[in-house]
Formats: sequence, C-alpha cells, structure tokens
Amino acid sequence: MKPTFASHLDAFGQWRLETDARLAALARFAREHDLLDDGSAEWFEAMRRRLSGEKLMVAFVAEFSRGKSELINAIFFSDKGRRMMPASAGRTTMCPVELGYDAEDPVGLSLLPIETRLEATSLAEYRVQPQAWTWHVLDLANPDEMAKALAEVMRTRMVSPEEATALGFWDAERPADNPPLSADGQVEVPVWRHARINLPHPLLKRGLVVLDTPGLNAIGTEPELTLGLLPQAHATVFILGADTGVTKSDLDIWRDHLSGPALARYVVLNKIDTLADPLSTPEQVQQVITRQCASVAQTLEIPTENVFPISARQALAARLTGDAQGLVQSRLESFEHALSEGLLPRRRDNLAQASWSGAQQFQQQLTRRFGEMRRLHADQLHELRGLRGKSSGKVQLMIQRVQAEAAEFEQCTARLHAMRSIHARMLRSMLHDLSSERLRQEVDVLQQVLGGSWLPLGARKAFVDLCARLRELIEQAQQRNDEIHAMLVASFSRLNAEFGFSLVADVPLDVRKYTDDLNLIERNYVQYLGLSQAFRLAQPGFQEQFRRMLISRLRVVFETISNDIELWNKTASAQVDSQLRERRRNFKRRYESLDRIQSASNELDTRLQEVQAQDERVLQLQTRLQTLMDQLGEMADPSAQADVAQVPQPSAAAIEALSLDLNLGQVSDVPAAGETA
Ligand SMILES: Nc1nc2c(ncn2[C@@H]2O[C@H](COP(=O)(O)OP(=O)(O)OP(=O)(O)O)[C@@H](O)[C@H]2O)c(=O)[nH]1
Ligand SMILES: [Mg+2]
Repeated sequence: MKPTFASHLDAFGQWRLETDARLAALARFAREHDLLDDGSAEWFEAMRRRLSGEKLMVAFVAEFSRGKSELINAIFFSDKGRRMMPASAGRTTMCPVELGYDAEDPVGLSLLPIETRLEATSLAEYRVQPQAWTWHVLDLANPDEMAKALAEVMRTRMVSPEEATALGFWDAERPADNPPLSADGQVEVPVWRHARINLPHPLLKRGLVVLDTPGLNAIGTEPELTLGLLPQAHATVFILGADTGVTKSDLDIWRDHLSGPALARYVVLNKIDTLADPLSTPEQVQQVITRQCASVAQTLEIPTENVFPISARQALAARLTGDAQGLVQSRLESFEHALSEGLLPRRRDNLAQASWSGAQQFQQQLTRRFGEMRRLHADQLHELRGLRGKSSGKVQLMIQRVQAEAAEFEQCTARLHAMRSIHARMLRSMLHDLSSERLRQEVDVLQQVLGGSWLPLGARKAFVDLCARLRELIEQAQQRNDEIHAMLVASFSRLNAEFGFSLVADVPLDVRKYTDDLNLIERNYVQYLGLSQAFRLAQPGFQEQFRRMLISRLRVVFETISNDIELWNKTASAQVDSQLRERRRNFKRRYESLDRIQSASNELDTRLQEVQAQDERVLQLQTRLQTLMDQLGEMADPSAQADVAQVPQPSAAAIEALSLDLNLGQVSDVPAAGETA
C-alpha cells in the first residue's frame, strides 16, 4: 500500500513536472523565433528552477523520546522494510538530522563534528565547506547497512564540565537544566553537531526535506536550529506522548520555539497504543483519547481538531508487515492526510500564481511586439502599393525619403543614450542600498550599540530599531523604483510621440510586500531576546552566531528584492532595444526593396507578396503563443484551478492589441528563426 503523504506528494511532483514542461515549451518557442529578451530568459530560468528544485521542509520537534524518529520512519521510510532512523527508549537522536536529496551531491551521510561549535562559523557557512564534514557512504541496496551507518547520529562522548561549558552543554548558573554528571564527574555530549543525509529516496527526490531534531532541552540546543532551520520550515510537527500528556518541558519547548509564526503547525499525540487497557472497553479507551486531545488543545491554546492522536510504532509495524487493520488503528493516515492537505495545495498555489502571472506578463510583452511588427508591415505595404505604375524617378524619390526618415530616426539614439544613463544611475544607487555590504553595516550598528554585553532588554530594543531601519530601506527602494517608473513613463511617451516608438512602461513593481518577510524574521528573533532567554545571550559564541545567522536570513530577503528590481528594470529596457532593432531592420528592408524595385520592374509584386507572407507569419506566431498559454493555463492558472477544463481567456491588453492590429488590416516582417539583428 502506498503511504498517503507519498501519493499526495507524487501528485504535486507530477504537477510541477508538467507545468515546467509547458513553461519550457513557451520559452523554446520564444527563443526559436528570436523573441526572448535577456530579462524574460532570466525569468523563465528562475521560475523553472523554482518549479523543479524548490524544497519543502517538514520539521519534527519535541522533547526526547516522544517518537519523532519513529514517526518519520512510519511516514517516510516504511518502504525500506525496516526501521531506518534509530528510535529507542531514552535519548536517541543526539544531533539535528536533515534528510533530503540534492542530485549534485554524492549519496551518503555527512556529519559535522561538535567541536566546530568552538568556532564562530555558522552552520550555513559550514554547508559550503565539505572538508569540515565527516563522510559515510550509504549503500542503498542494503537497508541493514544503511541503518547501521545512520546510528552515527546517536553517538556521544564524555567530557569534563569545562569542555561541556565551552561547547554550550553546561551552565553552572542553571543547575536544574544541566544533564546529569557521571560517577567520575563527566558530562555526556553529542559527537556531532549536525547530520545531513543525502538520499535519492522518491519523496526526497520530489524536494521534501525532513528535519529530525534531538529533544530540544533548554541547554545545548543548536542556535542554528532554533533561529535558522525551524523558522524556515514550511511545517512543524510537535509531538507529545499520550502516556505523559503535556509536561512542563513539553510546554517550554512549545512556548519557546513553536509559538512563532511557522507556516503550519501540527500537534501529534503519539503512543495512543499505550492507553489500551484490558480492563476497559474500546469505547472507554476512545473516550480517554478524546479527553486527552481536548486537554492538550486547551493547554496549548489551539483548536482540538488540530491535535492528531496516533501510534507511530503501530503504524510503522503495520506498514512493514502490510497489516491494513493495524494501520487503521494507528490513525496515522488521517494525520498524513491533514499534513498533505495543509501543505501541498498552498505550495502549489504559490508556484501556480508565480508561473502564471509571469507568463501572462511575457505574453503581453510579445503581443505588444507583434502589434509593432504588424504596424511596420502595414506602413511598408502602404508604401509599396503606392508605387504601382510609378516612374523610376518617383521610386528614387521614395528611396531618398526612406534615407531621410532613417537619418531622422537615428537622432533618437542620443535621447535613448541619455535615458539609459539616467536609468542606470538611479538603478545603481538603489541597488547599492540593498546590497549585502549595506546590510552588514546596519547589523554592525546593532553590535556597536550593544558592545560586548547583551542584556536582554537592551538587545531587544537595539534589534527592533535595526528592523525599523531595514523596513525604511525597503520603503526607500519602493519609492525609488516608483521614481524610475515615473521617469520611464515620461521618457517613453516623449519617445513614442517624437520617434514613433510604441513603448509601454509596465505596472510599477511592488517590493513593499517583502516587509512581511522582514516582520517574520523580526518576530522570530525577538523571541530569543526575551528575559527567559537571557542565559542564551551569555553563552560563548552565541552573539556572533546570532549576528551571522541574522545576516544570512536578511540577505535572502534583500537579495530577492534586488533580483525583482533588476528583472523589472531589465524587462523595461529590453523593449527599447527590441523596438530599436525592429525599426532599424525595417528601414533597411524598405530601402532594399525599393532599390530592387528600381532595378527590375517585376520586383514590386514579389516584394508585396513577401511582406504579406511575413505578416502571415506574425499572425501564426500569435496563434501559437495563445495555444502555448492555454496549455500552461490548464496547469497553472489559479483562477482555472477550480474547473480544470476552463480555458484561460487572453488578457484585456492582448485583445485590445489584437483588434488594433486587425483594424490596420495589414502586415509586417518577422525575423526568420535564429536571425539576429
Ligand atoms: N508504545 C509506543 N512506543 C512508541 C511509539 N512511538 C515511538 N515509540 C517508542 O518510543 C521510543 C522513543 O522513540 P524515538 O522515535 O526514538 O523518540 P524521539 O522523539 O526521536 O527521541 P530522541 O531521538 O531521543 O529525541 C522508542 O522506543 C519508540 O519505539 C508509539 O506510538 N507507541
Ligand atoms: Mg529521535
């Protein structure tokens, strides 16, 4: 039997492949007909990378021994015929374990030694330093050997309290939270800081990343996990034991790490099999489970239907032995269903929205370009028809006129040059204020304000101030891009009026929306600057790690903004280039055809036919473009998702442009495939 989550993810993966194929067809069509400018090519590439490569991270979080690893085994690895991730009584998983698949990396297990915590280098920075990791090959054909290798994540060693303090596992000031000392005064610490498993498992190949965590106790938790990985997970699954209910340490974990704004949170009440009681009827046991779920919901302040009672162990055993009855009893499938339903449609909607709106913009751009080509064809036909029965002297005059028009048109180059340099200057200064250098400066201000001592209240205020300054940077970028937009609207309308261009400035770009991402980071980090976390701020290396992680997360937001801005501006200038090219080509063709007509009397009809044929081709391209868009729309148009059979309508702008062309009733010239200016 195919696990529920797996089949949902399969369907989503299939959709991504199919949408990607249709986008690829659209890009290929444009490239083959020399209709793909740099900006659009970049957009297609980035969108296709997102479709094929975007990851979906699900993190499992809980106190130790609640059954995180067992649940991961049951949901994701029951096809391996045995328990893959080590799950046993007592502390088992000692370091965060990330399961995923990256085709560019070799298959295997990489482990980062715990001693790396003595350096300020963050996990994100270690990710790109393969030499820092210890490497184990995983033999896919041999699940027993694989499970043996994965047992590495359990390894620990004994160190002195001093060393444990340096590594962040011991705090003399918080004795209650410290791990027990051994008889000879030693502390048990993990051997590894982080583990990554790169595995071509079908689910992982579909972009799923699973994060298994060690029990998140107060001391020893990897800051990167709580500040970097968990906030970025698309869903977190919080696990409680039905045998223990919500304990104080469960509640601490929930409050400290999960009350933040993760996209989706699921609460699992695991081990319901332990509630079975030979002295009670099944109905009575059921009542106990229902009562437990209600009490968990009340304690965590969430709706009861968000608590899923399951038995991970029973589910794993049932799947390994093909026991359908046992699987039903484990109740795993209703949880898997909720997980898929809550996670996948949203991811799909986001991708669909991005693909469709980008493609529509591209279609509008091409439609405008087709309109421009047809307008030039119409002019040319008009000119040629006017030559019927005219003397060669008249043709000579026409040639002179074309030459004069071309020379006059060339005067636009100085204007274009001026516009371009103003544009480039505005863009440069705007991008400078979004650069990672600028970010680092802002974060350094935080460091300076605080000096070496990070007292919780001071740190919190300085951090909130930093976020306010960064929001200001985003606001500034928005205003500056609006200025560029206004400048382009004005320049385009002058160029259109004076030189017969048909330039249109696209809708203004919205970067203000990225303030939401910044707010999310702020809310998340502020949690770690509260009074209850004061001891963490004092831990060795924490501040430096905090700073580095903060910069790396902020950088993602600011890079996205810069990329959006660059792409928008590139697209705006690309149409100037393509129209300039089109117009020059058109002058050249007019000149050449007049020249030929002058030398041979039968040339006129041939030329008329040629131009008409070129215009026919533009019409064909237009039809082909619409067909490709219809095909993409079947997959990606969010408004058509409810009814897949519904065919997307061409946009209003496209219809307008089309009817404008039809009114002109004539023709144009399209470059042949591969032809460039
Ligand atoms: N009875 C019962 N035992 C379970 C269930 N799920 C897990 N267990 C057992 O509970 C123990 C702990 O499970 P793990 O999966 O190792 O727990 P964990 O949350 O990963 O714990 P750490 O790795 O130490 O953080 C193991 O012996 C599991 O077999 C369940 O549904 N019922
Ligand atoms: Mg575990």
